[in-house]
Amino acid sequence: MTTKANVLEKATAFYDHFERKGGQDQTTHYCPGCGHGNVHKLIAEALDDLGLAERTVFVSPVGCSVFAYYYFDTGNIQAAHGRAPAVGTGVKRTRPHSIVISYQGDGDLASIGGLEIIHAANRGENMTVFFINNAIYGMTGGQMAPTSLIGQKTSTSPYGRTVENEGYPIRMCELISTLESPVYVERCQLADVKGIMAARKAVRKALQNQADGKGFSFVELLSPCPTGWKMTTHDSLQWIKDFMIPYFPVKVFKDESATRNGRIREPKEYTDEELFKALNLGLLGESQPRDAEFLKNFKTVEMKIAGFGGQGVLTAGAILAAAAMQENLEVSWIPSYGPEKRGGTANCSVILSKDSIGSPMVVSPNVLVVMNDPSLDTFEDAVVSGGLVIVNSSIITRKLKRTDVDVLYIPLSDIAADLGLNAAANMVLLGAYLEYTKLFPLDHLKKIIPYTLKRKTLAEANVKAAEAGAQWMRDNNKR
Ligand SMILES: Cc1ncc(C[n+]2csc(CCOP(=O)(O)OP(=O)(O)O)c2C)c(N)n1
Ligand code: SF4
Repeated sequence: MTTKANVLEKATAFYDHFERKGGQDQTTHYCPGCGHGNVHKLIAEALDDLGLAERTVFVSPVGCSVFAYYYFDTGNIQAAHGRAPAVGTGVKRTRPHSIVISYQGDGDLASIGGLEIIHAANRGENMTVFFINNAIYGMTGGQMAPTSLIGQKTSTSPYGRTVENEGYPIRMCELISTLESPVYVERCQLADVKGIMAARKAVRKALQNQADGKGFSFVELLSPCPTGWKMTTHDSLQWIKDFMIPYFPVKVFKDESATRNGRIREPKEYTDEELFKALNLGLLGESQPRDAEFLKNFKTVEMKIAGFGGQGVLTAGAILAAAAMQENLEVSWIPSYGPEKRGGTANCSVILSKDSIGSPMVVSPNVLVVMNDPSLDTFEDAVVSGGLVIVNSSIITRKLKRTDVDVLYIPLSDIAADLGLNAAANMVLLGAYLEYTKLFPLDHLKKIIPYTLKRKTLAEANVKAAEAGAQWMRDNNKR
């Protein structure tokens, strides 16, 4: 008689080798006895068995599981601390048929990301959250987490957590299950085989719910951290049973999986017409498609325009972006201003590109416009070598320290004032900039200006200011 061997194989949702710095590609980076490894295994096996790995996007958090992307042969994104549910929301909304896993520790989910998770749950995002509650910040060396127990000694509660000083440990399942939207909320434990088998079921249900379009599923796993707790593996498992489970009851808090109708929310596709109408751009049909030659030579503009509130730096950026959009360029514009209501500092980042723009932030501009002294002081060093700096010499009296950039000193405010348009230095700037760079004809900008100003009566004056800027450039910058 022959008996069939029971061969246990690594789930195919794991990579064959976990290639990372320092070798050891057969093992994980987790400490011996850590619960993360168990949960990874439960997830990978579930993805295999449910046939979901190919369309899964695993969002790793900040914490010990920051490197989850070394292990899962799925789509992977590493989110900023606490932001996995927001990143997951973005993925899910744009790729509704993907399976999004937000995998988070208790520091990540219940502390810095406390509101992210509540709102993702409240919106009923069709995603699955695995919440690894090990009652401590493991990665950073054992600081107190929102879930650390009363009396628990951590590096930031060396005498033990007290209610008076740190409040009660937060029970996330209890909080989240008060919300209407979540479909399934369960807490499991990883302290013994029975608990792990229950967790296995919960992991599967939470993923299946998502595949069926049933909404937000949340599985908390009470998980050992022998290193952070300074215990043996054996004692850690006992500690979960003796101390964690009494405070964090292991149970199903909410389960509407059987009664909810599944629904995959497809993103709404807007026609250009609808978009332009909704954004009040009013420009449809007036775009100026640029020829292949222009696009071939076009170098991405990463511009920072900075000054004080009231100088129109944000408006200048928005108008330039709107005009460039009409040239069929990809554009982004993002404002940044201080807390002051009026007169504080303000700047905006503008990107003009022939390709899709990844991030709208401009950290190292290749064009910097500075309208006042503090802006020059703040951003001068950030400009890339060989970049262009435009200085409003009506206000800024000093010269640039940098010698590796091109600089134009233009009396923007004076030119505007000479026209009786004190507030239009920003338009003078745009006119001068277009004349200098020949990015596109001034006439195109002039067409846009009336659309972009709230007070249409000012359109003519602003057009004049732009013309004056261009004229100044022709008169003063004979290249
Ligand atoms: C914005 C930000 N703040 C703080 C940190 C430092 N930091 C890294 S991991 C971590 C806590 C992680 O704890 P937890 O979420 O419980 O995960 P664990 O390591 O226990 O799995 C902190 C505070 C960071 N990386 N980013
Ligand atoms: S510190 Fe804790 S959570 Fe981090 S890998 Fe080690 S045991 Fe796991």
